[in-house]
Amino acid sequence: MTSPPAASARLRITHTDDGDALIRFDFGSGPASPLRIPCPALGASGLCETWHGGEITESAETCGAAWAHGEHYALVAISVEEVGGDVEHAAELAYERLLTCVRPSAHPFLLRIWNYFGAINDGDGDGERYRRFCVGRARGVDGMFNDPPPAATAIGGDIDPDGAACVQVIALCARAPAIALENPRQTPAWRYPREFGPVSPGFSRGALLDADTDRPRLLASGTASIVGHVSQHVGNVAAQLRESLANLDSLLAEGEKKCGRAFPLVNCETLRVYLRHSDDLVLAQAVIRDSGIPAEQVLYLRGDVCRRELDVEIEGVFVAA
Ligand code: 3EB
Repeated sequence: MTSPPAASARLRITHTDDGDALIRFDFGSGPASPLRIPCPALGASGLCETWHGGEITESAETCGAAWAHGEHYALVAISVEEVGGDVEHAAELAYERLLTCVRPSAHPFLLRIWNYFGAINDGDGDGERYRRFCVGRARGVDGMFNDPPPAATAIGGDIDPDGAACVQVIALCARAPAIALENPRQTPAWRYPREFGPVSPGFSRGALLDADTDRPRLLASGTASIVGHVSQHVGNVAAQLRESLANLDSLLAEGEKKCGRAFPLVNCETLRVYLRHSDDLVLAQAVIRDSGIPAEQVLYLRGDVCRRELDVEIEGVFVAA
């Protein structure tokens, strides 16, 4: 006998501020907190993204950290202030602290990480802040982290003129590992050539969760207009978004190969579209409308892609049909 899907789902995402949340992402303005994403929502305001993980047995927020523990999943969010603009050191500390919290816990596996910090494209060559973040992340992690790395997003957020610059790391952790996914259309990020920085970024293209249940979920990492390792359609945001959707399609097909269940676009539970230029909102909405992804699941956020020549990135969660 199979139980009803909603009851058996270990994870569920809504866009309302309801109930016992494992993670409640907040895209509004207001005082900094570990779960406030520095990417303002475009179009509709007051939107949130709430990840439910069943009953929460413990949760707290203090001193730039937040955590919540459920049965299968846990959240750990850590913000570290950049001292003198040293994003590399802040990233190293954030990851060291993250692993210190997570590894000895009941949820030692990192499935999905979101990284946010300001001015991501400032600096040139290997001095670019994103590349320095990658160096710090690589230094802060343990041997298990990249074997395989979690699904991830790294986006540049708005700078709070009254607040301290922080590297924000938010992690979905679990009792059991996920199935890490790569995208056949894209070079694995951990194999990017030297021209993209001194250290390859540590992330997988996606994570397949709960493949042992009747409700597997596929978490797509930040997905941009990159084929192989090469940025495509520079200067054309609509074409970049279509290429990102083609990458997403290919990742979803890879998920189907791994677990024998299809992940149709119409089963999108949440999609974030990060736009470098808020003016591109209407164009992006038109491309998404043609994709088959239900409009009510989509959040448009202002954020900077870590490759300066790209203007849009998407990420999302898909439930198996
Ligand atoms: C890319 O495909 C785009 O450094 O954690 C996407 C997702 C990107 C995660 C990260 C970077 C990261 O290379 C950038």
